[in-house]
Order: sequence, then C-alpha cells, then structure tokens
Amino acid sequence: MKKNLKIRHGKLTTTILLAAGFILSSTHISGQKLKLNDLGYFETRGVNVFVYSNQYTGMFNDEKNAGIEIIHHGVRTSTGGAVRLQNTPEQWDLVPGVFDRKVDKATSTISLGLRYNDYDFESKVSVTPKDNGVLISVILDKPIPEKLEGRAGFNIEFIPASYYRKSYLMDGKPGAFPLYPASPTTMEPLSNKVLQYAGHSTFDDRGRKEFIVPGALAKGKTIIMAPEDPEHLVKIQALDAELALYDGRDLAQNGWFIVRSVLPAKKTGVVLQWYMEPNAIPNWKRVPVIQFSQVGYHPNQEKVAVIELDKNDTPLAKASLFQVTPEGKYIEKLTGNAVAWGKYTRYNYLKFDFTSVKDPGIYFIKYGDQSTNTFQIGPDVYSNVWHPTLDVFMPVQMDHMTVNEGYRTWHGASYLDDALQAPVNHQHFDGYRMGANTDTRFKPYERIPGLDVGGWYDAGDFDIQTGSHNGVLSNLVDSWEEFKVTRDQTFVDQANRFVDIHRPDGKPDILQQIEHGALNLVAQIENIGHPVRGIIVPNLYQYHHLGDALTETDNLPYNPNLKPYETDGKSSGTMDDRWVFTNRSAALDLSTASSLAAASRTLRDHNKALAGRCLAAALKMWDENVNKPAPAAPQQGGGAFMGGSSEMPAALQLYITTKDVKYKNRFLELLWPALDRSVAGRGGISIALKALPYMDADYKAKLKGYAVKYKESIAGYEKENPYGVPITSRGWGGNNGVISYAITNYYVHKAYPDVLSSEYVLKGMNYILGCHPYSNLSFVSAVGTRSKEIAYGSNRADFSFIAGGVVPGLLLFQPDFLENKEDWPFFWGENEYVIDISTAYIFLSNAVIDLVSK
Ligand SMILES: [Ca+2]
Ligand SMILES: [Ca+2]
Repeated sequence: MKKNLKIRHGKLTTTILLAAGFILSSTHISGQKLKLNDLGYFETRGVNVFVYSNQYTGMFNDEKNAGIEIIHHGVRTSTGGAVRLQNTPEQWDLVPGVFDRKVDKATSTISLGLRYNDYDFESKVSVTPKDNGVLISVILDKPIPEKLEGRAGFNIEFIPASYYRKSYLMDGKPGAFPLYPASPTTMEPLSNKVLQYAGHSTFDDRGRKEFIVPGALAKGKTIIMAPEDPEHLVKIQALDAELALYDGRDLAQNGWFIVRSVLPAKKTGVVLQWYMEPNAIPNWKRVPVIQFSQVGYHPNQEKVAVIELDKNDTPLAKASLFQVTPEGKYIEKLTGNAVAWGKYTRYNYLKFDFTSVKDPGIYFIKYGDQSTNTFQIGPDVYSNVWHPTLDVFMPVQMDHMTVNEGYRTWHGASYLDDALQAPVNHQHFDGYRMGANTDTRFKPYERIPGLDVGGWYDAGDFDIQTGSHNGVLSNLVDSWEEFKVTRDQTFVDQANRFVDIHRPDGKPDILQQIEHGALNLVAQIENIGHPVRGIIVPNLYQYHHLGDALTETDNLPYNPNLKPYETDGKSSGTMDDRWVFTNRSAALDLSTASSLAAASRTLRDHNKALAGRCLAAALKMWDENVNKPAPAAPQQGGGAFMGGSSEMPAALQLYITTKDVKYKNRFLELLWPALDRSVAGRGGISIALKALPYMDADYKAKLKGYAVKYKESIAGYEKENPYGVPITSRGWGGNNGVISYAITNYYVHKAYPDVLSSEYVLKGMNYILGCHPYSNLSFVSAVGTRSKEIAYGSNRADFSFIAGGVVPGLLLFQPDFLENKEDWPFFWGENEYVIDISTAYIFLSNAVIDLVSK
C-alpha cells in the first residue's frame, strides 16, 4: 500500500484514508530524503530547509525573515530557528548575531554560531539530514549565563495563517491551533525580564514594574503539526528535552506559533537535539501561476501573460484565451504557443501572447487545467484605476483630521498634542536620530508650537516623514500640471479637521491633498526655521500601535506638574506627545524648497495665502543654503553643492514658479554634467524631461542623445527577468522602482516617441497590476479583479486593506525564493502601503490613460 499510494490531491486522499481507518504515519507519505543542494540549502521535492541563508538585518529587528526556514510545498511556513530568550519573542526582543556560518558538503551539514552581545552568550547550531527530515543540534562551549537559565531555549516559529483552522497532536493528545490567541498568561516582576532592543519596552505596564509571560498551549516530547494536511504536516521530536507550543500573538498581533525547548542549565557540549520532519508529498509540483494584468488590457496594447512553472513541471505547448459571452458561455477566442522564456530565480517561465485579440469583452486565460479569474479587454480599462488611491487611501492617511467614510470613521483627529523637541544624542527605534545639537531654538522636550496641522501618516505606522511628504507633493503637483486631475470625491474641512470620503465639495481633491501636505511642511519651516526629518512617538510601547491613531497619544499636551496617567482635562502627566527630530540637512532643506515651490503654483487659486507661505518658505531654504558660501566639504563633480542632487530640482521648481532666470541658469549648470555622469535616477533623464516645457528647442535637441543613451541603459531588463522591468527585492519590495521606471519611460516616450515605445510604460503598469512573480494579484488594493486584500495598512490587525494603497511587492529570500504573502499582513517589506509610492502610482495611471487614449 505504501509504495503504491499516490497523492495527487493530498488533502482529499488523506481524508479518505483516515475515514477508512488506516493509520497514517508520516513515513507513508514522506518523499525522498533532504539533500544539501548547490545553492546551500536542504532540498527535496516539496520541502526546502533554509539554514540562515537569510539573517537578521538589524533594520527593524525580528522581521520574521531569518534563521531556519521551511519552504513547504512552495510556501514559507517557518522562521526563527534560533536560541532565543523568551517563550514568544517579539519583534524588538533581542535576536542573536550570527557568526561562523559554514556549509559543509562533505558531511551535508550547515552550522553556525549565535551570539547575544548583551549577555556575552554564545551557542552553536548545526543542521544535517536524518531519515526523512533534519537533525538540529544546539552545542554550548560554556554553560548558559545564570541570568538566562530557564530563559534561553531553542525556538522555531510557524506562521499562524498556515496552521490555524488545523490540528496538532502533542504526544498523541489532540489540540487545535487557535484562530485567535487565548492561551493562559501570567505576570512576573520586571526584574526577571530579559532586555529588549536598546533598553526599550514594547509593554506599557502603567507603572507597575511587571511583564507578561505567555503560557504553553501544550507540552510533550513529540508534536505533529497539521496531521490532516500533507502540505503542512511537520513532526518535531525533542530527543532529550521537553517541547512546548506557544502562541506569540498573546503579546503581539504579528506573533507566530512557536515550538520551544528550554536549554538545560550548567551543561556544555550537545545540550539539545531535535528531529524535525516536514512532510514531503511524493512527486509534488507547484501549481502553475498564470500572471497577467488584473485590470485587463486596452485593445491596442501588447497583451502577454507570463506563466510561472515549478522546475519539475513539463511545459505545455499551448495556452488559450476564452471569452465569456452574455449567456455565460465560454468561447475559445485564441489558442497560441506558450513560448519558453527560461529560468528566473527558482522557476521556469513561459510567455503567452494574445495581443491579436482586440474585441472588447470579458476574458480569462487557460493553461492546462488552470483557468484564471476574468479580466477585461476594452478602451476604458484604465479609466478609474487611480480613483481608490486618491478617493480613499490618501484621505485615510491624513493626520490631524477626523476621516469618515459612510457609516465608518477611519480615525479621529489625531496628535493634537504635537509636538515636543526631541532630546539630543538620541537614537530612535524607527531610524530617527538626534545628534549633539537640536539645530533649533528649542530645548529638549520643549513644546514646538504650530505642528498639529496637515501631513499624512507616512505608511502603516503613524509618523510624519518629511522626505516622503516631499515625494508626495512632487507626485501630486506633477499629476495636476501634466494631466489636469480635477476629480472631486472628497470633502475636506481644514477649519474643523473633518474629512468625508465619497462626498464632493466642489474643490479638486488633488489640490486639497497638496494643501494638506504643504500645511505641515510650511509649519515646520515657519515654527522651527527649517524642515525636519520627522515627527514620531517617543515610546516603543506606543509605536507598535494598531487601531485609531487618535489613541496612540492621549491627545493632551504633556504637563510635567501632573503625575503619569493623570489629567486635568486640558493637559496630561503622561509623556506621550510625539517628538520632532530636528537636525538640519541641506539636502532636506532643498528638496523641501523644491516641493513647496511646486506646491505654491498649484495653490495660487485654491488657497492664495498658503501659496504665498509655500513660496516664501521655499525661497528662504534656497537662500539659506545656496546663497551662503559653500563649506570646504568635498564637492561632487559638476558643481554639485552640499545639498547634492536636491539643488537641481529646487532650481527647476523655483524657475518654473518665479520665472527668475537665475534659477534656470543654475539648473542647466548642474544638469548637463549630471546627465554625463548618469542618465538614470531622479537627477537623470527624468528631471531633464520634466523641464522640457520650460526650455527651448536647442535643449530638446541636445537632450535626445541622452534619451538614446537611456534606452540603451535599460535594454538588459528583458534578459534579466520575463517581465522586462527592474525587479529589486532586498529589505523592501521594489514596486517603487518599477513605478518610477515606468514614469521615466513615459517622459522619454512623450518627448521622443521614436526613441522609446509606450509599451515600456505599460509593462511597468502590467507588473504592478498583476503580471509579476509569485502570484497574479494586483499590488494596488481594490484595483483589478483580484488584488491585495490583506496588507500592512494601519488596519492590518483586522487582516484587511485600504483601497488604493500600493504595497512594496516581492521580497527575495536568498538564494532563490521571492515572496509576497496574501494571508499574513505583517511583513512590512512586502505589504506596507507608503504614501509616496501610492501617489507616484496616481501619476503613472494618468500617464497610461494619456498614452492609450492617443
Ligand atoms: Ca474635494
Ligand atoms: Ca499627550
């Protein structure tokens, strides 16, 4: 029976076997043994075990992207796999540094050292194939430090989305993985607590000097996880220790299920061994993924689907396009060749070209027994693709306002207690830093007035980042000036801090958004003297806030005469007001000058007073930076000044706004040498073409040579991957790069259609809308038939989305696994909406509409 058992539809067959009373042991269905492959990980069909192919980057602490990780039937299900110091480590709990990682082919062993500097504690971990799984050993040269006895243990974490709604057996005793955390917790005195990152605390103990310790869901020697599901079945056996199963979500919504064994005290040598066997379905193949634009296609554009295949899959020769008739019938419209493209990362790729089909209608693609969801071909497919971003996403991000939509209030008017001067010599957990001086007239912790106005939550968290605000203003001004985006579906009342979605008020929304961003930037310059890096909550236990931003602070200004948690109704003794990180930078001064100079033009008719303040602030920043003698600091070639590449856009925007030729001269002086250095990047061909309408015919003629050079510089993308766009995927997904690439191509095509065709713009759009690796979901929530419905917005704890938000996209797990999860919202590098990417998408959408309408 064993040998002949074929599981083609794993779950179904297993269920039948169980129902028939067979005893199912993992050896019945496990496939071949794991082998160490040339890429440095353990592999068999259906199962890969990565051992620190990916390591903690330190950028945002535990990103659940490192350690011993299982790619289980095509899906990454485990992370961590390290000596850890808590039952359920949180994002800001200490992670060990990795040293001395060795991949030994002779013994098929991957080994490494782990080190906690804070406790001078080192351990070694080795992983080697055994039977149908791996043997994990923890080795100590010195006993664990006394302080960590009972705390240091070996943990591995399993993603809840792959395990809830499923069962486990602990030493044969059944249990269910909870959908929502409800395991027992106990309190312990703070003196017992292991340090968190840099002495911060994720927990607000309300002054009680205590912390929470999650209790186990089950304990035993052997755990079988998801025995009913061959795709996710994992057996873990502690050879000489106790195993416990925990739920990390007791402490943090982004926690995982954790299997853990505490290390024995006062021992050295091999102190712990686990046998871990992820089940492998024999002859498993990943289902082909047919990738296409979820929005569909304009009749006259190229239409090429990409088909992503398991390396063990045999490519089929043909794919088909079906049309859905008004009667609900499917008509085969076209059968064409599925043309081999080659290998990219771990998959093989085919391309299916159905450009010849131009009839408007509803279609789907069929390849083998896979059919896609439907999409459209028609002249208007792009007409509303940016509406959710401007109508919903941007309003939801608006700070200092109540934002309402129908029966739902997204959030109240937040951070009315903004803001305090950040202290000097301070490193903040979100990357902000203060040096030895404040660069302002304010003392540390002194209130800086006038900042409780305008601005957007930068991303899934709630800080104001001035740099991304500059990007947003630039994107919105460009959209307004290039495409006359007059859409009005939002009611904005600045005086009463109230925003209502889907409610026109007679004013173009894009101007109201420009106004909202400009209000905060101008307030920075007027009240502080210059723009600042950003404004953010001081305490880590505030920063991880999930919920209405109104409640991240108490919205009452801090009053040192009151006790913590005490209030007189007007102020409060709780030090929770946001801090302003005020160190000055010439680059930020000038990029803010650029965005405010641009904003001032668009606001002339909408809000004349604010337009004047924007221009005054921009001129002040220009004068204080460019007109003062340059320091003896190292100069970049071509006369670049300490503001670096920020000076060029500032000069251009000030010229367009004021028509003062001195700015034009400075722009041109900087531009040509910059183009000679590189045509790419924001200082390259893109800004040169943005300036085109304000320059003469000679300028356009001279620029053409650089446009040709640009085209040559992008030729490689067609060979790098089957999508023909630049895919970057380290640390943070690369959708921003794809959108910015497509926008640059738009400017080049518009000026020189003979140099670059419009397809270079549309390729970028197709990628964002679903024609990309891993899945075929549109990366813009609520745009396209199927799109990101679970993302890292401010509502991520509800496994939900914000319509119109654009996610970063694919992350690469070294050496060869691209990922963008749709069942788990907490990977910021994959799924966190950011305001500047989303507004660049508004511009790109309008560019595409402009192109296809011609
Ligand atoms: Ca409006
Ligand atoms: Ca407060």
